[in-house]
Amino acid sequence: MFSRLPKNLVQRVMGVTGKDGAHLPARLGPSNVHAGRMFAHQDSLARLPIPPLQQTLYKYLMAVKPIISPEDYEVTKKIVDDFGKPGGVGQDLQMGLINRAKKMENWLSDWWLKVAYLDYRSPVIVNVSPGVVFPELSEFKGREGQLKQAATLINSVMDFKYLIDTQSVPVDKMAGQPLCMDQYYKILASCRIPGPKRDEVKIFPPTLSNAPKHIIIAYNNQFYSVDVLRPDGKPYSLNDIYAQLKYIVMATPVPAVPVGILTTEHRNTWGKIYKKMKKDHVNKDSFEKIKRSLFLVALDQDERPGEDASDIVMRGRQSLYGGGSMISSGNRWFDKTIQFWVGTSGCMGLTYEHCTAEGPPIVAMADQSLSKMNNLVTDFGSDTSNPPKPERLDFNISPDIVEAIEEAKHSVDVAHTDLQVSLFQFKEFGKNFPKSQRLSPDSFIQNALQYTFFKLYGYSTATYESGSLRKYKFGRTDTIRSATIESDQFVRGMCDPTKTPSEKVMLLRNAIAAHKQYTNDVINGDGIDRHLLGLKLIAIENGANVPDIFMDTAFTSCTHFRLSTSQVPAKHDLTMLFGPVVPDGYGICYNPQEHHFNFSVTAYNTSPETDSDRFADVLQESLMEMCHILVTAPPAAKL
Ligand code: COA
Ligand code: HC5
Repeated sequence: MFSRLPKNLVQRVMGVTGKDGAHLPARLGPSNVHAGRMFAHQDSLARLPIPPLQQTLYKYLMAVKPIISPEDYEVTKKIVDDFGKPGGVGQDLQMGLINRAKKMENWLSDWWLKVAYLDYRSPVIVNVSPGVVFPELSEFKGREGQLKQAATLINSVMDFKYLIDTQSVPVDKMAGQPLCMDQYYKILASCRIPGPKRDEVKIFPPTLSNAPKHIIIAYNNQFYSVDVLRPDGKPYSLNDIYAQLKYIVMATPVPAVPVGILTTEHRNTWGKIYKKMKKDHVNKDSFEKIKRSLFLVALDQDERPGEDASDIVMRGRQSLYGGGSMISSGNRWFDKTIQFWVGTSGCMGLTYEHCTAEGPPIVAMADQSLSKMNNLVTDFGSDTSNPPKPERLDFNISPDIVEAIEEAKHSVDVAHTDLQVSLFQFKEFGKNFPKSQRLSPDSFIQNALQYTFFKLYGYSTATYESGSLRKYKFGRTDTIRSATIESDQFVRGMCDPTKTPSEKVMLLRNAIAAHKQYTNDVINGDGIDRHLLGLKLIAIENGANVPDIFMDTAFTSCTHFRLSTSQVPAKHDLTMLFGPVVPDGYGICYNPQEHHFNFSVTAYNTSPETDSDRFADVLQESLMEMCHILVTAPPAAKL
């Protein structure tokens, strides 16, 4: 049944040996699925290329030009020329990288997992794990509504798991080309494990003979293991799941000690505590259950006196970090890849730990769940197969752990106070408008972000946009550097009263074309950031000095991304958010729909430089101004 499953990958990345023969629930009829097609292209996906060294160095100079001074540029140019010259250190490193690529299916993916995620020591909340706010489903209100909503959600995620297990998820495509589907195998039954110096990730694939059959329910800070698959591999009914959830709520009248809040800690801190706690077998067993579970669903109490639970910012905060220690940050296990939360107000969302996958597979799961929930089943029937009672997960907590929990609560609340969150829907137009102008909507939005930043600060800044490398086997992302020479000319032109509307339109179209070109380069493996990272890492691996090009202030400036941005399209009206990556930066995520855009902007209050509400306001003005000049400017005179 799993003959097409990329076992070598499962074994290599997961560190576990998969066995065929797991029982699959026969719930969707064969007409609904295309069994086996998910990996039809997997073996023919191209390998991630290594761009020519001179090409990357040239593009690097072009990328730093708009964001550093002309004097600094001259210094950098000399350093870059030295690095790339015949016999220069760059040539050796390039050879090293080419040799590495010959031996591996993807020369970057293992490095990337470590450098971007497992070695990164800041807390996963805000810094790493994105949040997703779901549209409100007003049918599900109050405790009963919450439990029905959660049961339906669980049921529909299990449908998605079935698609994954039967390799039936429709193949994702970009510009008609199939993308690597490997990440879908890593989002369920996976968990990040903290370490005192470096984290690990564990994945329990459906091919294991003892593949997980349970999920975790969090309620009142207490975790329960709930079986969602019967011993024969078939799913428990909606009615069974609903009954399990009711049992949990009844059995947990008062909040438990919020052990889960420890997962919000700095990774070294949590890693040390975890190691210590694991010595106790009760703790170890509970950790094990959480680690192996398919996913987690947190039943939150989101209605509070004097507050509007449906307020989008509140839901954003709840999705990103649980909303604070007084709200739901203790009702979470942030190491778990997928954590949904369901409130009593009809609101819901999810947080996901990023190391195993990019946004699109998570959003595909969310989209599927919402489609099912929109076809609401209110009568859950009386069908029951008497599932085992939910198993309460206990922890033995020594006084120093109690202290650590108090410290973690404090840190979360500091993070809460420090984070400014602005979420809004731009309703004036959506993708339809740029398309009608024969412009790429994504490049249009990215240039609106450039224009906004320039209006606020008077210069262009290093900008990160996620560009997919999933055209390549096991590909993750590279950086689309949206601050280009052309975008800089555009934003300056827009602010120049001597420029005519037609000239501004020309600059805008030029900037959009440059962004689209950069995007195409990135998705075709000709980006510069991952290549430069590879050259740096190969130098480090060889025990060589870190080359000057990486010690130069221009490198620091161009990797200090004051704008960290990402487009994550979804079928439903989801709003996604993440934190800034530098103290004086903005985190900006958007979900473009045909007639509107959902945006999030985050910033830190501790930075006197940034203000997410102000950025959000100016961004809306920028979009309108750009639309206005495109619609009203007379066509430029032909030369
Ligand atoms: N004229 C008319 N229509 C155009 C156009 C033009 N010049 N250029 C693009 N369009 C259309 C496209 O055909 C597409 O149509 P659709 O809505 O029917 O699908 C739509 O506009 C969107 O295209 P565009 O805005 O150019 O963006 P994209 O879909 O090519 O996406 C990226 C661009 C960078 C977001 C994408 O390449 C990518 O890498 N995505 C992954 C990002 C990611 O992984 N994020 C999460 C990280 S965790
Ligand atoms: C559900 C929204 C997910 C968006 C997450 C995202 O874009 O993550 C980026 C991953 C990458 O490798 O580019 C990182 N970023 C948040 C810093 C942009």
